[in-house]
Amino acid sequence: MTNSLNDMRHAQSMIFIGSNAAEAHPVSMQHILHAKEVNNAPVIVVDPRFTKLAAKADEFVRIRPGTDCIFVMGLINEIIQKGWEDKEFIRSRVAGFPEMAASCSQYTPEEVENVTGIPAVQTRKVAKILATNRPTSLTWCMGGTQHHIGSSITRAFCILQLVLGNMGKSGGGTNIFRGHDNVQGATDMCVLSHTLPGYYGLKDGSWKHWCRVWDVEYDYIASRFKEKKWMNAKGFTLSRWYEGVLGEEKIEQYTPIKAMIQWGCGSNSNSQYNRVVKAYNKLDLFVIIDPFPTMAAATCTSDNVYLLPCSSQYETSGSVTSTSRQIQWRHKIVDPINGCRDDYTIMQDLVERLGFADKFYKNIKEVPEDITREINRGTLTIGYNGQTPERIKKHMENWHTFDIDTLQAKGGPCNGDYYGMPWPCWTEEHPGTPILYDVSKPVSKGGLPFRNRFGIEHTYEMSGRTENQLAADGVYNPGSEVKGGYPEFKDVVPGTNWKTDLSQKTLKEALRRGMAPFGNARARCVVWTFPDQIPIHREPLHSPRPDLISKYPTYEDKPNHFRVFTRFKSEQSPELAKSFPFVLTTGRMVEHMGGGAETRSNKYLAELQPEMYAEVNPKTGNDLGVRDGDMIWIESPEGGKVKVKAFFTERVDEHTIFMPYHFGGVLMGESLSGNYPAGHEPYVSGEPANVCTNYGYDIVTQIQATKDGLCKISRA
Ligand SMILES: Nc1nc2c(c(=O)[nH]1)N[C@H]1C(S)=C(S)[C@@H](COP(=O)(O)OP(=O)(O)OC[C@H]3O[C@@H](n4cnc5c(=O)[nH]c(N)nc54)[C@H](O)[C@@H]3O)O[C@H]1N2
Ligand SMILES: Nc1nc2c(c(=O)[nH]1)N[C@H]1C(S)=C(S)[C@@H](COP(=O)(O)OP(=O)(O)OC[C@H]3O[C@@H](n4cnc5c(=O)[nH]c(N)nc54)[C@H](O)[C@@H]3O)O[C@H]1N2
Ligand SMILES: [Mo]
Repeated sequence: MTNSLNDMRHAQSMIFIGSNAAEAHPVSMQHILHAKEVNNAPVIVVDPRFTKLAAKADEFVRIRPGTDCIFVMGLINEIIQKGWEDKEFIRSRVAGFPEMAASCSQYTPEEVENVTGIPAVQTRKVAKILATNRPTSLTWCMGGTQHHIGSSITRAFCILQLVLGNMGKSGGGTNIFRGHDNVQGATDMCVLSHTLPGYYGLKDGSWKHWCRVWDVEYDYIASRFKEKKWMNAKGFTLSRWYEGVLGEEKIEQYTPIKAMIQWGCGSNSNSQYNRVVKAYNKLDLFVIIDPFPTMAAATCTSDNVYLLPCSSQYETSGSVTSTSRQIQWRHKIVDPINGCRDDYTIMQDLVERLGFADKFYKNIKEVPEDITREINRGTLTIGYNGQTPERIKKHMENWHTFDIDTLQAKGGPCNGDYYGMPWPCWTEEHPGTPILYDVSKPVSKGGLPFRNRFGIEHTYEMSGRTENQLAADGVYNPGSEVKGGYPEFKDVVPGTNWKTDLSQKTLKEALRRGMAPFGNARARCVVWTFPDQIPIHREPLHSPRPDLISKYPTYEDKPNHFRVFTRFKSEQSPELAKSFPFVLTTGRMVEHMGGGAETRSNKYLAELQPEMYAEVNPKTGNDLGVRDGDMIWIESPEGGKVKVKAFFTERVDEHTIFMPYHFGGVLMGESLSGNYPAGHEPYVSGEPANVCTNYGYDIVTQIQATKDGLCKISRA
């Protein structure tokens, strides 16, 4: 999030695209409804389903799954056609605008209607609401990302906010509600395969930086790899790791994957789940570290599984990062019960037994405080330096002194700090940055320009035009020595830059001069390293509109996409919709979490939502001869099928089927209840939707396309 949940109270309008906050982020609703009721801010909800959030909308926009990019680029086009763009913001702080404007001019409101199903008058109306009620807070969640063009869709959202001049402003911003309580922290620390912690890329310089932080020799780490080239090669992703086991797709690795540790992973969250199950059984070693056995344990029939019962968050402590980039301290409530061990102890034991403890654990004496201190020392890129354990704990003890509207402490021991010291928090004196890219405040008081990350100048391929990538003269934070754009800081300590100078002299020098360590640049509408430099529409890989495939085709196949051959063009066929006529989309409900291992094992929540179901429009059901409450089979083009109860509702239109993905314990009609360790079967079981979610992965991130597949249905 560029802003925070609390800052949404200042919005003058709000647009939610692919977010059902009322179910998935209920705590945010107090701030959303505050803006709606106190500021009279119109609420726009763009979703294929009439959700609980849509019930609070002034404007509900029903969209065909997977077509958000054309809708948003069409909104941008309409705004530009009407002359409603923020011309001064674009002139001084945005790059690549003319190229982007030329590209989106193809997306007229009528073409948007043809592709998305959204009436042209409604696109025009939404554009007008946004133009006349600034700033707008824009929220997207998984409805915007889980598509093969998810990376383009999310960029379109950002461009919309740039065009409206809504970035760096209270009440505006791109406010992506994160998933788990510490998923922002997990991302920052890199539970990913393509960067090192803190978004340091997979490069020699980044390895050397972390080696200095860990106090380990670079040559030692390099020696752990079979060959040097693997050190900087992206790994498998969670979406497709199992391909490395099965050997059914071409992989770019010298050996198949033989062992797997799933550490806090629900498992049935993986699409192609019936193939994932096959991989579990092919592994030599499979370890599950979780408070619950998860569905994975019940699907393994071979003798390769080890369950390490892990304690819950209430039985341990440490720093966690919220969706608003705030760092909080989690205090232990009870010691681990029933013989469980906490994650730190399991990790430490593992590191010791693997023989790495003398390398990696030698500086970790006080757990978990020293872990946070290591993060403070190494994560300069996003300013994790100032949030020491002592400061975080002080914030937790003084909650009552922070203002709900500004998040700033008024008086008391945290006076002037923003709650949780949202990153970047450059130094131990810095208050944290409540709103990213806000040039109205000094950098030392939480202000920031846009980051200079992509060079000083660029010549665009599509136009031949060369543009300076730094901010225009006159754009700067109060107190800045340079009164306009400037590049990132380096060589304050020779041979280092602001990201690698562990003495932090560079950071401090920048702040002393009133400037941002990472420079002062423009935000880009053109990303020259992406397959689509400017976001364009491409039909979902499995499209229900064969007539649109030739006009809006997918990408060429990608042979080495995070080590796995990934089909795009060879997978997109105009024939598929004939046999699989319905769009299948999936998501959440408030009572259950993720794969549901926790919530289906909680008798109170289990009682509230005890049954797996599929939302079916009554007309669709009646045409198929299915009654409300009948059991139906839903089948995917890949041969996955689930037997679930039909739930008739007008929430979905007649072309769309929705399933929650929280159920497990049943596989393609067969109950696995006897396979759980005695006494550990969840109260509630059901078919996992992910047996039916289709093949399909984003071209940049490889996120699974679990929101826009195809299916067929029949009475069971
Ligand atoms: N109770 C509960 N809360 C949760 C979670 C949970 O499991 N249970 N999970 C957490 C996690 S990990 C996350 S990431 C967040 C996710 O939070 P959300 O993304 O808000 O949750 P979803 O229900 O997956 O998807 C949101 C909406 O996207 C819509 N949608 C589907 N396809 C499209 C599309 O193509 N375009 C558009 N515009 N909309 C589409 C769906 O109909 C759905 O209403 O929730 C977090 N909060
Ligand atoms: N069809 C479909 N599939 C999806 C999605 C979708 O919208 N549709 N959404 C995707 C998204 S956004 C996400 S984030 C994933 C989520 O997928 P998962 O991360 O697999 O889902 P969770 O069930 O939240 O898994 C968390 C696990 O951690 C365990 N756990 C809880 N506390 C602790 C702890 O302190 N330590 C340890 N070690 N374990 C703990 C829980 O018991 C649980 O088994 O699902 C993805 N899959
Ligand atoms: Mo998530």
